[in-house]
Amino acid sequence: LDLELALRSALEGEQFVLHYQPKLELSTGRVCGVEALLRWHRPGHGLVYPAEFVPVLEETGMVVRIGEWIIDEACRQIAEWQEEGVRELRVAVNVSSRQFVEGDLEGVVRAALERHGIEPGLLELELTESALMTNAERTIEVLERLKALGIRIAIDDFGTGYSSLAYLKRFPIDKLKIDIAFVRDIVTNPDDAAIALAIISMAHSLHMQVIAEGVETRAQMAYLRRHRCDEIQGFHFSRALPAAQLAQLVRKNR
Ligand code: G
Ligand code: G
Ligand code: MN
Ligand code: NA
Repeated sequence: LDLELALRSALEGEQFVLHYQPKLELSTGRVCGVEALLRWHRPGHGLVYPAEFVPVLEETGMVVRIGEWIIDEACRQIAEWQEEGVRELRVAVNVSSRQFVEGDLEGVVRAALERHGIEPGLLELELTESALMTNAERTIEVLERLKALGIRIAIDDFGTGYSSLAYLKRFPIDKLKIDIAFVRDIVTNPDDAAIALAIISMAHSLHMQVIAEGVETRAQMAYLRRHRCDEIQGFHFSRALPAAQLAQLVRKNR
């Protein structure tokens, strides 16, 4: 309950901040984008990670309003990096299931794109299979309206939820993110490798891109590059960083 009360004043108190984890394009070794990850500067507690509070945001429905702030803040950051002359980076934002199902996502995204005057293609939304499958027919409509704005759509944690392959074909999806569960032992476990390779192959057949998350070793990265995965994200290259540090990293990156 303390946690809930503290969260209720966190937005007005400007205690939330986004950190950014770079995504690496395997064919070039370049940083091609980032994932925005929410952090909370909770007074007296230091920096708090989402695992400790996102479930409460979900249960209470606060995630809808905070999710609006996250989309706006990501767009503000895109505009700021552009003004600072940082190379163009696509920013991916996590959208919670409840925000996708209950919120006016199209309205929120449209307002943020207009307010900050950014190119829509620089914004990507990461949605989970459970969010997409809650009401699959509505999902098609919502995704088509979002796509009409020019933004990109990715399915997060792919392989851990249930996506009907029939719907996967009908959803206008740009990218699949292979869940860390299949990446962790990809080099040593033939079953995990088989699943990851099947996802890569299916994504490409459906004209989607594919990214592997949770890449922690050079061997995992080499394996994924050899098997034509498009991008990786993970501690092997970098953790999520505050915006200024991320910009520095991108300037040093080729
Ligand atoms: O940031 P971490 O590195 O600890 O993220 C943990 C989990 O919290 C992830 O599964 C991620 O999807 C979720 N998460 C992180 N940032 C956000 C956010 O901005 N919005 C939502 N809905 N979930 C987030
Ligand atoms: O669920 P989602 O993919 O949105 O959240 C990303 C989460 O994965 C964050 O908590 C982030 O800190 C974490 N993460 C990112 N890279 C790695 C990694 O290489 N290893 C592990 N174990 N977690 C990672
Ligand atoms: Mn994500
Ligand atoms: Na994920």
